[in-house]
Amino acid sequence: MPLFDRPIRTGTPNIGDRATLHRLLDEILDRRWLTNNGPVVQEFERRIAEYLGVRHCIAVSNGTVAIEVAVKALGLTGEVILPSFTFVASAHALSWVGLRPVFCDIDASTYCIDPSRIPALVTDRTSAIMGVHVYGRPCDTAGLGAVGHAAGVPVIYDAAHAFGCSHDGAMIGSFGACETFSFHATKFFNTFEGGAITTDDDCLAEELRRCRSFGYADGSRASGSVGTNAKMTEVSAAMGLVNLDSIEQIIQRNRENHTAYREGLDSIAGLSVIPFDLDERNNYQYAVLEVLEPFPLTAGELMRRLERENVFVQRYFAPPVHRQAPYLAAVGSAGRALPETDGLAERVVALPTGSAVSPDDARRIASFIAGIA
Ligand code: T4K
Repeated sequence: MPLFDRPIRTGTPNIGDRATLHRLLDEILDRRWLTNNGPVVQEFERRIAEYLGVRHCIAVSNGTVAIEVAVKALGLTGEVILPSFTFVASAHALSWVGLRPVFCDIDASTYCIDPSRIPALVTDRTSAIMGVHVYGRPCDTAGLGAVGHAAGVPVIYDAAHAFGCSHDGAMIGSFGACETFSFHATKFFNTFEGGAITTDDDCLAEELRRCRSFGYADGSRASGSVGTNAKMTEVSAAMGLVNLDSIEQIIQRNRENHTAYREGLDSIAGLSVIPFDLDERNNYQYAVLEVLEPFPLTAGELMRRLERENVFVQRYFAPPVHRQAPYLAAVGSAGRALPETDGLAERVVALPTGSAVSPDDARRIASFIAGIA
């Protein structure tokens, strides 16, 4: 008999109050206003900006497009320096709009891009640095700001993992020139598919809105510049409003699961669950186990062993982006040694969490893994 009689998956979506969602959907259908900056999207943007304490939230159709729109609105060209320890979409978004990703290794203490390694990668083609707040743990924003300033380029953040997290007491969303979020189904806070760009810069916000919607200036139907279609639908925004109402309960459940995993696994030789800074706000959406010797299985072997027990984990992020086909061949930095990135990618397993996983489930998974040792 497997450990569970139903599949337990990393990435199962959290869903807020269904009755409220159904009511909002009925209102959308009755209004027959389905997209193009409708009232629900406007309300969603207002609520997100308020939650994050940032002047502008521009809701978009997903987190990948959020990056594409952000770099277009900033007018970036040439090369952008980013970590390879991220989801492939971070690099794809840059490549898709004709930028060249230049991969930098991570800092062993934050698992985010290491500012001290960036100056060696700066060339006269560098137009920005993109940090990624990996697993919701913040980048060294002060260090990146200083490196960006010295190189004369803006710093932007892919904050896809970091909705609801704070850094130095301020919510992530207002660091750098702008930050981008993903509200994909597998994120702890989802809008089915969706994303957002947040910024305190009024001029950039205006340009972001133009880029999102065919280059239209606000209120105008004449295109003043080249733009794309990156709009969020009313239905997605409704899901976002409903999930925003439940966000504290979802975070609480994530935290309880994270604690259950830590209590069950941290004392086992070769295992550790990546911790969060308890002085900050965290979303705890990734309960990431690091697997090292003397634990008898590798992270990949543990994943396959758990599958036999009906537990489906994800290996965020193995292989790292610089080891994936489009970048092995096409990028000049291919093959560059990124030892911290390669080492971490070998070790990580993102365990199931979220509202579909109870702390009891997490304890059972932890004690099963502990029993392998
Ligand atoms: N930057 C960073 C740092 C990111 O992590 C991401 C996305 C982005 C940018 C781009 O944002 P988006 O354009 O995606 O908004 C998932 C997500 O698709 C992706 O959004 C996320 N990061 C990445 C880390 O994870 P996969 O390939 O693991 O997804 P998938 O379909 O294999 O699903 C994972 C698990 O979730 C499976 O066990 C099935 C389960 N699942 C999935 C969906 C979609 C469900 O139970 N229900 C569902 O509806 O990439």
